[in-house]
Amino acid sequence: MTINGQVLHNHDHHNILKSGQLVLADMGAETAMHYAADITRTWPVDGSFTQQQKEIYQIVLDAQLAGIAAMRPGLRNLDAHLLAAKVITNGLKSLGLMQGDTDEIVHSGAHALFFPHGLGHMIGLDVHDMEDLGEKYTGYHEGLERSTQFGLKSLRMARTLEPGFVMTIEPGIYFIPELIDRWQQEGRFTQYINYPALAAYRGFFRSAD
Ligand SMILES: [Mn+2]
Repeated sequence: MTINGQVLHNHDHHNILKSGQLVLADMGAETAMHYAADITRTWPVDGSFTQQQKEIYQIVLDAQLAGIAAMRPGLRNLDAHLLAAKVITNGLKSLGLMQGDTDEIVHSGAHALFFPHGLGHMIGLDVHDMEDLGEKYTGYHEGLERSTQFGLKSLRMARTLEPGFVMTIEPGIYFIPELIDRWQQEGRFTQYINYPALAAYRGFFRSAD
């Protein structure tokens, strides 16, 4: 659990929860049969969200529900990921944090400043099923190579869904100060990202996933 959810897979810091913060739990379980799963949830320490927290949480929830609704055999998980990325982009546009054509933004990878990881992965006999064999073999195949684009390269599984697969759908929105500063200094995607507006969100982190 962490109060710095923008840091992925944080460990034990014994922080005291303070009013106004969000707390994130990325947790899992394993059965005696070794089947494992994980889930991440974010709560407001105060028991209710501020308006700003609520707005971001809702966008992540919308992306998650869109991903769940899209799941069906025959769908490439890559396309589920891109769908969630578009929902997140549209939400951030509605808050004035991004601007431009949604398809162009997602194609460019600019949204990955806020959603820097993949939509999800298979679960099974490992929390990232078959991870040790290599995602190259389990999540990708010939003709569907892993992207090198920031964000998309972290998608653990892009391949087509088949009956019997069990997937996680875990989008997120992050405002990572170090990454925002670096991209801003490098002038990355200034046509799509409203950097000045991000000042009010710095350190604010991922929501429902
Ligand atoms: Mn996961």
